[in-house]
Amino acid sequence: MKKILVIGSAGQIGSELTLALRDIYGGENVIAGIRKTKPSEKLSETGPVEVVDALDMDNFVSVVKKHNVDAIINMAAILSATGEKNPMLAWDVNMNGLINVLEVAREFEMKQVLVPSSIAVFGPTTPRDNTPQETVLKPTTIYGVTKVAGELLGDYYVKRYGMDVRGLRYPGIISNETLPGGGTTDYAVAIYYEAIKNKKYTCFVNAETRLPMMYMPDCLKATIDLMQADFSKLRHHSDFNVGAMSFSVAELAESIKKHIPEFEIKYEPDYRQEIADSWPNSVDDSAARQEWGWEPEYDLDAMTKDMLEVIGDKHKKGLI
Ligand code: AKB
Repeated sequence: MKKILVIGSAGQIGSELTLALRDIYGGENVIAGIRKTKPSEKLSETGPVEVVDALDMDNFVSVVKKHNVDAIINMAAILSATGEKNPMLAWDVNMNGLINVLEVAREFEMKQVLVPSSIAVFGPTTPRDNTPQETVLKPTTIYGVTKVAGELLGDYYVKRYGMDVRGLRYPGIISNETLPGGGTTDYAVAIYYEAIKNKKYTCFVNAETRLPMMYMPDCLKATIDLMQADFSKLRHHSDFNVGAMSFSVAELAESIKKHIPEFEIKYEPDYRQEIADSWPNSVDDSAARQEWGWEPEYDLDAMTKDMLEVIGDKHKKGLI
């Protein structure tokens, strides 16, 4: 792989993944694709940045040609909560964007495409605990519908065109560099910022809500490990379950209270409760472990310690 284009480089995962890939492959070999958001200094100082809209083929193809791109990571997506507010937008960005990525990759004979999926592929009729790799995929959000279709499309391009397409079902991702936007699992990030800034948080899902989650260092590791895995050893391609930890909001609040005893949490569930209730408590990721050696590092308390240190430091410096 020589030239990787990361579409959605200003987003929660894209921003950190682009920098991690630049450390491995060299800054000039990883092109940050952004849309409207101004790139961070870190992003613009460490390698090329291009405005890329996967829905605008002329623009997309011109960037691919300009940089001789031979691998694409498509991190651009409308997430679950925003998707329910605007289903057509979610369909357009998540499906039309994806098919354009796959078609451009096919036309330019790219070496690899990474198309992220999500625990949102599951729905209320899926087994909730230790959700199997192969199971019922009947999501009730438009985001989930696009992610199921995305997995199927990815696998179709592998079978039909012999392309190298890979993807993981990300759980809720918790990080301290770029805020997530429009997801149901965003509470698990916001709670840390509010704990540091105001010592209290009002959560939009109830105390018992339990979801699979992952800290950003593990998310980067999972993504890069899958990208670097030997393709011939993969039995699955676009749909790997990846687990790391699973906790309720009450357990998350307790973990924070170990460091900030005066922290208070209130619950005011809104429409996102139903979305969270339709997703698994935990996932079985044995296929990822067997096929490419997936192993997470962070548990809840290790993540909380790190999150509070980093965000606390930013707060002291007046950055948040
Ligand atoms: C969301 O909450 O929509 C995302 C996801 C789990 O894919 N974070």
